[in-house]
Amino acid sequence: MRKLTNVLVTGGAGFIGCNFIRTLLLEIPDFHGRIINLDNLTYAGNLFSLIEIEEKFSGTRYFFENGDIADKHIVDMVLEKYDVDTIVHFAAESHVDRSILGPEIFVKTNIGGTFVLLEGARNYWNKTGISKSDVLFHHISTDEVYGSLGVDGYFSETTPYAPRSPYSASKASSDHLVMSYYHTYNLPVTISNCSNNYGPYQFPEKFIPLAILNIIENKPIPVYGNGKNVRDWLYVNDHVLAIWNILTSGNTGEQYNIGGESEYENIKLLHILIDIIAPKIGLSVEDINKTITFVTDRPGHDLRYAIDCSKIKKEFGWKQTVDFFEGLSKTVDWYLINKDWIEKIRSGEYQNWIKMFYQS
Ligand code: NAD
Ligand code: TDX
Repeated sequence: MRKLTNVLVTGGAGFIGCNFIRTLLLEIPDFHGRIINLDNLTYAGNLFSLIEIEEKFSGTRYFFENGDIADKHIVDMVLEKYDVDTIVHFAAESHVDRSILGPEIFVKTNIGGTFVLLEGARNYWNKTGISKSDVLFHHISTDEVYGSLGVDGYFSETTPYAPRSPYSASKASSDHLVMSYYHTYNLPVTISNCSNNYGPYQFPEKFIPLAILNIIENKPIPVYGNGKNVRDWLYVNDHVLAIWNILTSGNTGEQYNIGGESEYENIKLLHILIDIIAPKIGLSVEDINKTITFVTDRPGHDLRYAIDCSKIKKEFGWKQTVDFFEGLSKTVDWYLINKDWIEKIRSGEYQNWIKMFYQS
C-alpha cells in the first residue's frame, strides 16, 4: 500500500475536492498524512465548505495556499515548502455551459495549469531524488473526454477520446499531457475518469443542485432540449473512496473509469427528485411539476454518458455504496439544512454569472 505523507490537493475548495479532503481527514483512519490545499478560489471555490477542517486540523494536518495552479512560482514554492510526495489534481474549470460562453480560461487552467503542475512535480522529485515508488501524480478527469454515446454501449478505459465541448477538449488535452509525462519522463501518474458526481457542497450551476434550489424557491427548473439526455450519476463520497483506492494501490501509468452505474434521462431524474423533495417541503408534486420549463438545448449537447467501471471493481473490490434514491434524498436534506452555505456562495461572482448566463 502506497504511503501518502504530504498530499497536495489542487482545487480542494471546490465540490469534489472539499469532499475528498473532508473524507480523508474525518473518515479514513488509515490516512495519517498532511493535506495542502492549493486553490485560487474562483467563483466555484469556497472555503466555507472546509470550516470544520480548518478548525480541527489547520497548521497540523491541513494547510491552505491561495494560488493559481498555472503560476509556476507558486506551484514550485508549495511543492518545496511542504515536501509534497503526492498530488491529487482536481483544480479545473468544470462547467460545460461556461466553457461554451468563454473557453479561454478552460485552456489556461485545465491545460496550462496541468502542465505547470506536471513540470513542477517532475523537477521537484528529480531534485530531491525521492524514489519513484514513493511519489504519485493523480489526475482527476471526466467521462466527457470519450464523447457522446448513442442509446447503447459504455465508455471503457480503452474507448478512443472524442471530446465535443471546449471543457471536455481541455480535459482530454490535460489527460494526454499527464500520460505523456509517464511515457516520456517516467513520472508516476494515474488518471481517473468519472461520471457525473452529485452530493453535498456542489455549486448550484450543475443540474441537480440547481434543480433542488429552484424547487425550494419556487423558480422555473430549466430542462435543456427535450430532457432525454442521459447521465450516469455517482455519489461524491463513492467517487472519493475510489480515488483513495487508486492513490494507495493503483498502478502507475494506468487509467481507471469510475461510474455510478445509475443512468437516468434528465427529465426522469427531475421527476424522481420532485417526488423526493415535495413531502420534505410541504408542496404537491403537481405544483412543482408546473415549474418544469423546457429551454433551448445546450450547443453540442452530448446525448448519453455511461461508464463501464469493471476494471476498478475488479482491481480494488471497489463498488458504489450509495444508491441513487438514497443519495438524492441525502443531497436534498443537505441543501435544506445548509442555508448559510447557500447564502455565502450566492454573493458576488455567483450573482454575476447567473445574470450573464440567463441573459445570453
Ligand atoms: P468545481 O468547479 O466545483 O471546483 C473546482 C475548484 O478548482 C474550485 O475550488 C476552484 O476555485 C479551483 N480552481 C479553478 N481554477 C483554479 C486555478 N487556476 N488554480 C487553483 N485552483 C483553481 O469542480 P468539481 O466539480 O469539484 O470538479 C473537480 C474535478 O473533477 C475537475 O477536474 C473536473 O473536471 C472533474 N470532474 C467533475 C465531475 C463532476 O460531476 N463535478 C465529473 C467528472 C470529473
Ligand atoms: O439547467 C440545466 N438544465 C439541464 O437540462 C443544467 C445546468 C443542465 N441540464 C442538463 C445538461 C446535462 O445533460 O443536465 C445534464 C447535467 O448537466 P450538468 O450538471 O451541467 O453536467 P454535465 O454537463 O453532464 O457535466 C458534468 O459531468 C461531467 C460536470 O459538470 C463536469 O465537470 C463533469 O466532467
